[in-house]
Amino acid sequence: MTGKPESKVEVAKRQGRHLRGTIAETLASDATHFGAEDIHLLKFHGTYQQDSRDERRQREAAGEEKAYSFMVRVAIPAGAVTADQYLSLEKIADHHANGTLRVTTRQGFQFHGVLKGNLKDTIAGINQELLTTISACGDVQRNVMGCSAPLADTDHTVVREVADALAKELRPSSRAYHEIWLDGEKRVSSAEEEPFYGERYLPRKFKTAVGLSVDNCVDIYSQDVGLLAIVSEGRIRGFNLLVGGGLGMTHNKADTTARLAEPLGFVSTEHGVEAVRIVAAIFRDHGNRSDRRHARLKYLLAEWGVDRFRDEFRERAAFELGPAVALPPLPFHDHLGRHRQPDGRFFYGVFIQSGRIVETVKSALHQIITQYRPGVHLTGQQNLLLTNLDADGAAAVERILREHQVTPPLELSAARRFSMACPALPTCGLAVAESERAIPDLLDQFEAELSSLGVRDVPLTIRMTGCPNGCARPYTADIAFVGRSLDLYHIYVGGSLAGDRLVDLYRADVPAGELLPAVKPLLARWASERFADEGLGDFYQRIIARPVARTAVTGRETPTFDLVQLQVGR
Ligand code: SRM
Ligand code: SF4
Repeated sequence: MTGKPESKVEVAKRQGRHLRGTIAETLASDATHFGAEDIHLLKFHGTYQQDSRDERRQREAAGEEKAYSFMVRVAIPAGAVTADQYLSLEKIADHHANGTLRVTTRQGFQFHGVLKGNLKDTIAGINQELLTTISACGDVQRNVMGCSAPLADTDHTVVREVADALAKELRPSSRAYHEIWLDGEKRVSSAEEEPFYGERYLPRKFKTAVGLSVDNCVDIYSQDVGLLAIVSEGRIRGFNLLVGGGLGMTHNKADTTARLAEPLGFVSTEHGVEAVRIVAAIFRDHGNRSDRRHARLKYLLAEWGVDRFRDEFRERAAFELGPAVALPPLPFHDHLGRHRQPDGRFFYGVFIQSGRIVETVKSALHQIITQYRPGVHLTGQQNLLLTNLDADGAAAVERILREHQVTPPLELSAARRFSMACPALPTCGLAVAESERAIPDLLDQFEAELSSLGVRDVPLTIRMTGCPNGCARPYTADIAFVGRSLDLYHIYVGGSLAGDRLVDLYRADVPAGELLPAVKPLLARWASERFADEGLGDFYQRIIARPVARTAVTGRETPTFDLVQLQVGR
């Protein structure tokens, strides 16, 4: 509560009659697009109105309206779908969207290029497959992440169950979704429609994940709330409850920052879902509703401090919040290639460049999934795992990938294998620079350089985004390229595979063509001076960043220096 007037989005939510607005009317009309208020509400239904950024100028000059289309996002707790569901989504992409499916950094699927006339059929089609787009976007709990790999050493079913339970617990209950997209019976809106969220929902998006102390593939420290399962002897003993992470920031606004989540305490497995619900309720009641730049939970944590937040939590909880379990840096696995499942069968992780399922990888996946009917699990690194394969099926996956000219993941350079990029241009309305379309060339350049330095296969995370919002989680990577304006990027370095350290600004305003040259000296020093198994981010922190203070967040070392001293090699 700030005492300042509520933001425009708050007004739209309050007046929207629990997510209805005039969406149904506009949908039924000839209009090519929706009006401002409905655009805010549409997000809660899982869709964004976009326009082709490539065509904007030309259309404007010709006096034509923008080329409107819609992005539709499917929320899939812990990223698991069946073969049938995958094949149906593929069909929807072909019939109603631009023919691609995109695995998101939060284990969802996105469609791009859906025209307004196809929007209802797209969303209804997704629901027919028992999947949903509700709360994939908007000021609610977003897709719940969870490790999706059926590995032998951990009870992964618990992760799936908790992710599913969390998704159900905090899903909006307004009937508007059914009325608009599924032709459900119309109801007069009433306050009881949203017993948890109320008429204004949350102050901002709210991101949650169920992680594992043996594998941080969900980047748990970047979440608003993380349930970090403490695994010992293959069993989950309860959760460290982490709060207040978030990566989005705005260039030149020093009061917007990326922040890592910090431990609030330990909760038993049975209280995990309720613990997240309590944090969401504190956010609902105390988050900033006037300035959306400061509306994320991380700013409330920064303002209150963790002790006050813990007191508030304890007041609301009917169960014990114990002290958080001290943990070493979390291991990280991308789960690519072939692995044995606990039941003796296999899963195979396929690399998807920037998550975009298109062309050769799309046809290879279509053949594999049609023929072998595996489970399909999406990862938080924009990749896809094919599960429940017998030995023949696992071997066939690799053969079919090759037949379609798709390089099996373990033959890729580490830089490519661990890379991520957000969609940016031409669909994202907030992009100021290229990302998904630029990263393939950039990776080619990096591969050549890293090969010549003899470190082609050493794990290295390179992430790229078209603006500072952080959709490909650049601020926990070894190296990140973050769009500043067209063809200009900030370069950040110094994160880690464990995801428990934020990057530092390394070079500002570097032209697109000079990104590799700008980090070449650092790569060369890393290649020749690093300890065995030392990642680039770790090396940078040890050798180049100034020494250092221990953080309360992770117990690991993070630098405390100003930017000027970071202009390495300038
Ligand atoms: Fe994101 C906004 C894409 C994960 C931080 N994000 C957007 C929008 C919807 C642009 C918009 O508001 O108009 C992008 C749609 C582009 C397009 O054309 O599809 C977009 N975000 C994505 C996806 C698809 C990137 C990807 O490469 O997969 C990810 C969808 C995940 C999902 O399935 O739900 C995606 N976004 C993230 C993440 C990473 C994460 O959650 O693990 C972050 C950083 C973590 C965080 O939230 O702090 C992220 N997206 C943002 C922000 C900044 C939020 C902030 O509080 O500062 C925005 C802008 C906003 O909300 O105003 C944003
Ligand atoms: Fe768009 Fe920026 Fe997110 Fe990239 S990081 S998808 S450019 S909002």
